[in-house]
Amino acid sequence: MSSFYLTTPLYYVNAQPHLGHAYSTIVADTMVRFQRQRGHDARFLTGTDEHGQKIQRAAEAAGVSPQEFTDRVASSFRAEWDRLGLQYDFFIRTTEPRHTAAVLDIFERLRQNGAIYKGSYSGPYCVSDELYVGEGQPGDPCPICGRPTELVSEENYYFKLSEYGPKVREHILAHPDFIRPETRRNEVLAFIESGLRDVSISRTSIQWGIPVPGDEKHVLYVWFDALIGYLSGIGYGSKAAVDQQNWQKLWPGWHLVGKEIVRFHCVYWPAFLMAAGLPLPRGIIAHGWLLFDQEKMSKSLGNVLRPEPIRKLLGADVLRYFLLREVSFGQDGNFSHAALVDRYNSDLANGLGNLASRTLAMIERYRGGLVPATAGAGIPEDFTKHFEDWQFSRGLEVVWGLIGAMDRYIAAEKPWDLAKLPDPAPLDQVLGTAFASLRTIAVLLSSAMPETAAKLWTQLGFSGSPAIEFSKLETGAIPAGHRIGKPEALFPRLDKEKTVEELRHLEQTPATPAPAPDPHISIDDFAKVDLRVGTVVTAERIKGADKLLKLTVDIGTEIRQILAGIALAYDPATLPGRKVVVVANLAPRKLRGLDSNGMIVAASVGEAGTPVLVSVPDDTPNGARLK
Ligand code: ME8
Repeated sequence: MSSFYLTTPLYYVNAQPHLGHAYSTIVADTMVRFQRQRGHDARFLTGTDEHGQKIQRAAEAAGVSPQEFTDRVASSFRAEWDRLGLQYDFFIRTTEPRHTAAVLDIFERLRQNGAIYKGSYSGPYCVSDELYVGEGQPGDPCPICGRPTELVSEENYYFKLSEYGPKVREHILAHPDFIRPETRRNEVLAFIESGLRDVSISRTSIQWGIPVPGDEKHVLYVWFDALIGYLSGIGYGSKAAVDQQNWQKLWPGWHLVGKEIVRFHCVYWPAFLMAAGLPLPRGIIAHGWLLFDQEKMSKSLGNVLRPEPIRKLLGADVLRYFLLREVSFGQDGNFSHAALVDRYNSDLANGLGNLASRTLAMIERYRGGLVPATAGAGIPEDFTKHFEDWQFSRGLEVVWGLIGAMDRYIAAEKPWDLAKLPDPAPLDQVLGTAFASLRTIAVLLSSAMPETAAKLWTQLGFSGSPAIEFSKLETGAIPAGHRIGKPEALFPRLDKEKTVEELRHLEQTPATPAPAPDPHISIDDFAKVDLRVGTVVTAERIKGADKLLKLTVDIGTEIRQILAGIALAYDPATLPGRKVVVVANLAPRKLRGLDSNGMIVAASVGEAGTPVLVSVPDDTPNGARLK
């Protein structure tokens, strides 16, 4: 059995999961389920991209630490995919230690292979896309998102993209299927041919990231970090034999990506892998954007819709069907509630649901629920071809073609008249054919609409799952005496206006009602903060960190090492012997590779936030609690 490993991008946790994210995850889930039916050992990775300035700022805006913030949003992504029944095999968060291990391993390989050097950059930078913009002035629009760029000046580690770019180009030319669709392939080739500069893969302006070993004031560029998630999530970087085997079995895999991140996946990523001496991906498949009111659905535009209201009211499969059918894969597609309900009524209620219920009702009425013996209907080749080709809409058209053909067949054969004939054969023929088609339809739909396929399967009287391998179905005749299950409406017709209204209403209702903001905290909340008096014992500067001082502080019970951001305001020589107030129960953390175990309390003064140490009289004993 050959393996098929597919990834979605790792979603930025600056936004809650929305329909645009659901689209790519649903596509991946469908493809993986389909590949299993093709007989492959198919696996699916998704995850969250949690480092970088964008996330750091989002956490600041939410008033929580980046770790707390990313924990919260990453779990809401997982929960969303779980509710939608999306069966990922691997979920990687870029803040996990196993990911750091993989990133450092690859960084080291690149360093050893001479693909990395130190250089400096001063110029425009887009925070939103975490992108250095080579040309132009700070303030110019970002070439990707159009937001104004900011000035950054930094000394950085550079990756020799100029050296690897031409090799990536050769690979693309030698592998016509490496980038799909064709338009994206041409775009990437043109980008490489325009001449590639080396890219910076570290930042000093950001703290929230993986520090460069031995040079901790640098953190690794978020894209360098995140792309490696495709490997760390399947075991790369782990010493355990089972992990090693796992990634070696699955890699190289396929990447499904949105069209705006093609460059990172088709140029940078293959170049990093080449320089690290690792195999390149099998291919990169780019999809278009899901639009709402003809604009890309995105947090920054404020036009995002959540998957939850649709799932709650209509079920996950209705959303899956709509997205896979309505969007012509590779192109942008528009979402609207009205179009969703229209498709539901025409294709699901009147189409599939109606064919199933009338066929089963006739088998019940005319044959007491026993299916006449019939040859199995095979898998239409063009369905397989379209799904293999990521053309889900066309594949589903094949299924709905079959549904339409069956409807016409039943209308032409008039089983209700055949039932009056003394010879049972003509009616058996019609009922058997319609039944066999429904069985094939359940098998075909089990990747795109797994819940519906399973329900239909049960109604047809089968046990187990319809997600069977295609090769096993083709010979499957249905023997006489097979009894159908209990028919139930799969898709009751909807009142369009009412449903659209209800969906919009649900969209306005927040997922979890936000608690009413109360500016007060309770005394218990305050008591959680363990504030202690202490005396500074030693104070020194930290090499390479302008703002930080390394202090040791006697807090009565012990002497703590604490890093404090007060170096610009205080000369370390003046600090020993000085009384300070310490947050003693702050979770320990590492700054610039050094442990910090607590926090010194200071007033923050003026626009620049100059720190002014809080003082207590000199005779206050160390360890005294402030309450
Ligand atoms: O790009 N329609 O994360 P991201 C279709 N962290 N797809 C959409 C969409 C929409 N309206 N909005 C977003 C990142 N997406 C990086 C990836 S991978 C190592 C790092 C898709 O959360 C988008 O095209 O901004 C992209 O493929 C994915 O969601 C993640 O976007």
